[in-house]
Amino acid sequence: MLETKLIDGYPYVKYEKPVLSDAESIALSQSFYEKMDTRRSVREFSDQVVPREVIANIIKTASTAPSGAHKQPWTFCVIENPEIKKQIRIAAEEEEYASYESRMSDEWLDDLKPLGTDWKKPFLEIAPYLIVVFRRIYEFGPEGKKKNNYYVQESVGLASGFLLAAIHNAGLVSLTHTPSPMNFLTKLLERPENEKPFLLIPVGYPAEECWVPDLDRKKLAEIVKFY
Ligand code: IYR
Repeated sequence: MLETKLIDGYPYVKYEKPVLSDAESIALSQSFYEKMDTRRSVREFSDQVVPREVIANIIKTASTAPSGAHKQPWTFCVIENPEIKKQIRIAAEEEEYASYESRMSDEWLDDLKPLGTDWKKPFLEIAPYLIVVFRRIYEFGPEGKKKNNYYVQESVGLASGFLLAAIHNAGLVSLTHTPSPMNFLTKLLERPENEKPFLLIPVGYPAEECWVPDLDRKKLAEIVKFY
């Protein structure tokens, strides 16, 4: 049983965690890094089914992320219905076509060339699941009064990071897809006005033959300054 008490009238539980040796800590941090370093954004998916329980677990993991005032300002919509996936693909491709053909700068298109992206998004129908992460900008309090959430962008970004890590940990792959603008998702999924689409994430297994760009990650010295 967890020890509990009131502090300033609010309930607290005792936080107890075994202290690891330096060696254990080094080994765990190294192996977690090595595992995460094998994560790649994938655009070629298999249509192989994934147990729904895995999807439930990865979303529960995402929802362990910290959030402003613990408001947990996120909704995860999971789409497995082929007809809805098709509608999402068609709507996303329509926006992406306009982006690639006229909205994105030449510099931007050049930067994307090594990634081989274009307006076509067949993976939105092939992947067994699409997870659409929504940020909840406010909640409806008593009598429908709007109550703003705090640091929504940061909170939902953190939860999405946890989600991607959980997907990877479960042996699945994903893509952080950002069709722009994304308001077609609000309409298609009939989301309320307090929710705004944040990311569209196909989830599944990689295609039997799957290629990803040969990218390097920045070295530690390039990304860290110790003081
Ligand atoms: N949203 C478009 C374009 C795109 C933009 C960036 I920045 C990327 O890293 C990848 C793609 C698309 O999804 O194709």
